[in-house]
Amino acid sequence: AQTTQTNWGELIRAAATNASLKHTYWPEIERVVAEQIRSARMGLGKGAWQLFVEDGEMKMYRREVEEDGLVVDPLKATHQVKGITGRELCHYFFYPEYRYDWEGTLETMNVVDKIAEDTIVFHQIHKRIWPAAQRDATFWSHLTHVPDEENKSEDSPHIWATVNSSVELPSHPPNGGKQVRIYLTIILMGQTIISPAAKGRELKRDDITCKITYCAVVNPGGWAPSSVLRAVYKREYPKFLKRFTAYVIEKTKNLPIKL
Ligand code: 16C
Repeated sequence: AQTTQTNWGELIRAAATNASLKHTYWPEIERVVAEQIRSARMGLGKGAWQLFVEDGEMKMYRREVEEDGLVVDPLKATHQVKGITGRELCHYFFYPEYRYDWEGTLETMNVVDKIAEDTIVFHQIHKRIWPAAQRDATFWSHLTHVPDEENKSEDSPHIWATVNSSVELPSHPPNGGKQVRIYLTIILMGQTIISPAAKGRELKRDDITCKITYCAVVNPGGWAPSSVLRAVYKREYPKFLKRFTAYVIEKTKNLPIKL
């Protein structure tokens, strides 16, 4: 019940840089990010989610949805990883300098506009899957953090999130090249849980667990066989979440903990 009362917009604004707040995209960023955080935190309560991947702590659920004959199945995934924080998780997901290290579907990535330290606009071309046409995407990405409603004490770490959402760019019109434009709305969210045993002493990586929620809706933009689409995401989403979290663990293991 608390979640419905929370003014996410206000919390997101409080975390944002001035450059982001002043940008023409801001009202849309605030609306989409608030909506994504709200639905990521809602758990599996609403909608008929079916479990389609279970691998240790990682669980992936989908809803089968088609729009104009195209598969747009929403995905909701949860995972738990020891040794990293929500802030570290979202840092490596957001900043472009790491993307080629972990993004297995990428052909090219370009930063179209660095609006601010917490908002970047991207153009990405993804690998082609036979027999479908190659896809590309243009989207803004916003990095934010909000207080953790479940752990209200003053020094409890914030929940961090990166939201990616498609945007039209006059410089990169859809279907202008040989790719078909895909449309995406994605959130990666991380909540840091600190073991009570760590109280009163220096925090070690063993004391922290990151509870991860990843939600994605990808519209393929143009024709692709349903069976191919479902087979591709069934393989690619788990591959991504496993590979990406392993990458963040590896990158941070000898660094000071960033809460
Ligand atoms: O969230 C993820 N990555 C972010 C940073 O890149 C960002 C991008 C999301 C784009 C995801 C769609 C890419 C689909 C392109 C085609 C796949 C090629 C596979 C090649 C394999 C060698 O938010 C992590 C994304 C994790 C992967 C998601 C895969 C979802 C597939 C959905 C179907 C897309 C249509 C494909 C048309 C044939």
